[in-house]
Amino acid sequence: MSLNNVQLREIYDGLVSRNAHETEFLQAVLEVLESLEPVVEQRPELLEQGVIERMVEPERIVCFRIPWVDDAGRVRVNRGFRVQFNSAIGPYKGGLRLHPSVTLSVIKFLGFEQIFKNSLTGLPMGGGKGGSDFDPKGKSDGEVMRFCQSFMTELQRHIGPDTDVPAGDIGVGGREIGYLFGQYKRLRNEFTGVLTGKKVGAGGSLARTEATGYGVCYFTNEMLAAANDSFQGKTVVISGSGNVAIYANQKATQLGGKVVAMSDSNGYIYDPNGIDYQVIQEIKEVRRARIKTYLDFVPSARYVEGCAGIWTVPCDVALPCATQNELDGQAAEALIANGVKFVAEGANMPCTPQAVAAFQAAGIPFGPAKAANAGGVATSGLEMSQNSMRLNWTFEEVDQRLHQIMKDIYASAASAAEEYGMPGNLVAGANIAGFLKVADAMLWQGVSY
Ligand code: NDP
Ligand code: 2IT
Repeated sequence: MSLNNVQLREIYDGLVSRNAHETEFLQAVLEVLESLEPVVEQRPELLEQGVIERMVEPERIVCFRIPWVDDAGRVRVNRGFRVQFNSAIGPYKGGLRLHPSVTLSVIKFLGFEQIFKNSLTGLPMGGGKGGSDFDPKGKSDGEVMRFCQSFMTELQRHIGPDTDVPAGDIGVGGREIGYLFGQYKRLRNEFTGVLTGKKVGAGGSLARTEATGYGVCYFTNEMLAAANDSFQGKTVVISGSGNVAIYANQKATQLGGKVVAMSDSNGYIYDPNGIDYQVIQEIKEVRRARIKTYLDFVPSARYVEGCAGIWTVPCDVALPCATQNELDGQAAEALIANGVKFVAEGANMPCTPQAVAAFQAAGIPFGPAKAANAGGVATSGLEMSQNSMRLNWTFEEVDQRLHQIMKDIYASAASAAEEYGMPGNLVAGANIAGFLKVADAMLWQGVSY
């Protein structure tokens, strides 16, 4: 641990002793606290007023039973979570994840990151996250529907368009949002913007589906431009093959890059001719099949079992877009040895601290998740605005706003890094810029007893 400030270290040690087994959460907190050292030295009132201690403790956590009935008539039970982390600058906002690896630690790390990410978008959204250890893989549509309905039957009492607005994340896309929304509407008898990622034509925003992937590339484009470079002619590797990865592929290709490898949790495909995002869309969004079936479309491509191997594929730009801690120190060294020039996180916390340190030591521009993947939640914020105004913007209008937001996020992360004496360190810059707005709102609102 490299926390030199005694008070920050005490806060972190206290958190470790209270949450010893929450490894993902502690990992996310430590990175932020490290970035905040120069900030608390300049502004001692942040510690005096307990802002940091308050910020690392969720305002509220709900944890509940989700019973549902499978196609064989058997009762199944999963565990549901909603962590309402911070509402200083707006209603809680953040996705719902359905994956067997979901624990309270995972949801707390995601909710914690969401506070700073949402702040960086410049839109009035607090931080929250939820999910369940339900595994949608291999489940029928009916099973997913009954699960989502049961999930919402409990969740509905904790959320609302001005209270807490969930959305998608791993395992939650348009289908699941539809089932969740339908159940909320039925139980509450109201059609409101209580969820984002809704179907276009039924309260949803154009470009929300594409937003995270596009946003990652808009952010990467700013990193490239700062180095007088562009996507043109760049070889790109994108891990994952879900919502973020598919549209990162589309935008990277549009901007002149060539995406040569993508993956799922089983393995990766390598296609030196460039992977057409529409093929991945067909495999993942329509057929819900494995990435291996890419070979049925492009027999000349190669499939390799094991997803971590994707980082041995030489590339100029690496965009990890699957899940947390998918790219470790060893993978980072392999990428560096193969000449990677830019790295940006599409997933949340996909790079381990060792990987981030390796990229930074090698002088490789690194775009952290909070900044680089904020385009999804930013566009959720734009969906909320459209819902409140009861009107719809065109695809171009939403995309333009998204693009501007990503440019602004890059600028604020870069300038905060510079102001606090760490030029080029977008990790520190994003943490500081995201933190300051929330901290000032908390100071302004006082401590409520
Ligand atoms: P999807 O469910 O659409 O896709 C997830 C992809 O990641 C799949 O290819 C999946 O493979 C792979 N994956 C998931 N878990 C693992 C794992 N444990 N090991 C290896 N591969 C895994 O999710 P999204 O694309 O929406 O989310 C991807 C990442 O982006 C997540 O970190 C999410 O938090 C983040 N994110 C998402 C946003 C959004 O708007 N959707 C916004 C900002 C960030 P398989 O099919 O084999 O499971
Ligand atoms: O991690 C994220 O930012 C998301 N999954 C999107 C959250 C949202 O509310 O759109």
